[in-house]
Amino acid sequence: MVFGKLREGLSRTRNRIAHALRRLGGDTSTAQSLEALEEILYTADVGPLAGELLADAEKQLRGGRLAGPKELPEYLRGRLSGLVQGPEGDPLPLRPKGPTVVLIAGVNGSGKTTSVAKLAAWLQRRGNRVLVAAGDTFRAAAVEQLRIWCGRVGVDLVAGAPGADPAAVAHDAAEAALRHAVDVLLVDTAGRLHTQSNLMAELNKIGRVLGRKIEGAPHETLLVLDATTGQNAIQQARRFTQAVPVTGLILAKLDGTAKGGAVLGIGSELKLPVKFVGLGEQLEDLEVFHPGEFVDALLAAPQPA
Ligand SMILES: Nc1nc2c(ncn2[C@@H]2O[C@H](COP(=O)(O)OP(=O)(O)OP(=O)(O)O)[C@@H](O)[C@H]2O)c(=O)[nH]1
Ligand SMILES: [Mg+2]
Repeated sequence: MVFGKLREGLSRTRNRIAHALRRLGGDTSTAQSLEALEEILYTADVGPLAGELLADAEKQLRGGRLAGPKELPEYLRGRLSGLVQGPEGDPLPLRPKGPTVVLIAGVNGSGKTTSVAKLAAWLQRRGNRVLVAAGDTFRAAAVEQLRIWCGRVGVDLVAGAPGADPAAVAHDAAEAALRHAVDVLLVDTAGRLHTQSNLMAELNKIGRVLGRKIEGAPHETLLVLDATTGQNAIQQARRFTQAVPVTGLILAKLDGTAKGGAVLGIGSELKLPVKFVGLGEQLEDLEVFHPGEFVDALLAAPQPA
């Protein structure tokens, strides 16, 4: 069950806050409840927002807009799901005509290549024709890794010789996408170059080359963030969003982290929709992000083992 995977992935975060959550819903004083709320927010690594949320809750209680501490769990649920934006409809809307180009960016090791493979599988499942471009020519093994994934998914890959100019690969991939009339071209990119400014310049160059071949491309630039890095991911994201027009986030490695709440902090801080979450290393471990479902999974009562 799809919902099951999200719950399972968030189990460490949920278990850490479960105790405080019980106190929050229990028969406690306002002060104790606020303390429990604070514990939940900090444990889940919601980030700087925690203070704000807490102050708001206190104000609501004092002003009588919340009848009592018993209403705090519902208040928390509402506030948390309002913090972060989901894709609101189709996370990857396709152009009516011509290939939709999706550029995948992020620091090294964040989960880009795996996310490209998962996205290819996801698109294929919904009946789209997909082509993948190996835009990471910096790391020798990168193309091979992507080739194996594409073989598993059953999609074609456009790659250059080792050390090739990634913009040239993007150029060839765009031409192939047009020639084969695919629905989506997914472009993997390098996470590390000699310098940070090289990386951003290269991403921009890839984008320009794609745009010269296919109108409006890249239509989406998705930034892949490693959810286990919690608040650090925000710093990374800031650097990328300053350099390239990021249209949405993929939060990878949400499974197994105890910092699941960071998603909310990241999403609301960056004012970018979280389009997908990565919940494992397999092809099917990618889900469309829905704020309400996410918060429900985060705050759900622990399931009997
Ligand atoms: N548990 C878990 N592991 C993941 C997830 N996504 C990626 N990984 C793992 O994270 C590691 C790095 O993933 P890659 O997809 O190679 O990351 P990358 O951003 O392409 O890395 P570079 O190409 O080196 O920049 C691999 O071991 C993946 O299996 C996820 O959602 N959950
Ligand atoms: Mg990679």
